[in-house]
Amino acid sequence: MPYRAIPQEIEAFEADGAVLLKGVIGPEWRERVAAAIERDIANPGPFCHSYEAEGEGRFHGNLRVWQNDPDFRAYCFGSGLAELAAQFFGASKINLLYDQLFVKEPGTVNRTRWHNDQPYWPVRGRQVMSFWLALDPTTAENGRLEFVRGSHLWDRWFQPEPFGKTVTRSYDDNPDYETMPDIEAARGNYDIVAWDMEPGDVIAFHAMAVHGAGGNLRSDVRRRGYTVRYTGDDARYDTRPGTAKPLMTDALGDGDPMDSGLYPVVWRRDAAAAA
Ligand SMILES: O=C(O)CCC(=O)C(=O)O
Repeated sequence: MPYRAIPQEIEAFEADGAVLLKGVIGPEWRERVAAAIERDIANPGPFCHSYEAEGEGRFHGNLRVWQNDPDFRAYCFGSGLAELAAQFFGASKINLLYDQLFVKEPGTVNRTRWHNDQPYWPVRGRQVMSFWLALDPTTAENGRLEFVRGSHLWDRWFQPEPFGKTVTRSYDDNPDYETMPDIEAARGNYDIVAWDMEPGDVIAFHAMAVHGAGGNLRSDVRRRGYTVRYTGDDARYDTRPGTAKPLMTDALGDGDPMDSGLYPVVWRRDAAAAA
């Protein structure tokens, strides 16, 4: 049975910008995703955005992997997360925005820098969210996610920067964006929330929520995270400066609804009701 959010979880998402959902993804999906991750590491697609690891480890990042692998695709379309997004938004239609891998092998001490996501993405609207799936037990020692509670309501657009030393991605400056403050140096000034996770747990979070993650300081545990991102009724294509070029498509003009080959509709309330 697909996971259904309870009203308290939806209220926490709306108030805090992020909420932990326990036991969303069962072992069968996890096995399929885990195998697909190994295939992607062995043979990454064109949007791989690995960066130089600071420690002994290795980081593997990649996006739009659903287009390369049938199991990622099946997960994005059929794991129940699209319907869950519709629940969080109260939306009648859900588009897949894209999916992304964040694998920190043991000893990858790089932090994931503090950022919010939507400035990176050619989409405007409030109904934009992500589901980060833990494939490993995830704690403060191996790089759990952290969020600044309520930051999705700040309406502050922070300039995108690459996640690490990399030559694969760069972002144009947007004069309307601001520089991310050094949250790490002043953690006590922020209301930071984080959760330990078990495999199958998911964090649901808003695209404007400021978040980051620790490094993987463990020598014996991987930290495999797989994020899928969806949009709802109010999302419109919007190619502001600073947005990621691999997320652009000639099929859409600014202001268009997202519906396209790159951003397929994956759930409709009327179709679900008729089924
Ligand atoms: O897994 C990480 O380190 C970062 C994840 C993230 O930033 C995201 O899913 O938006």
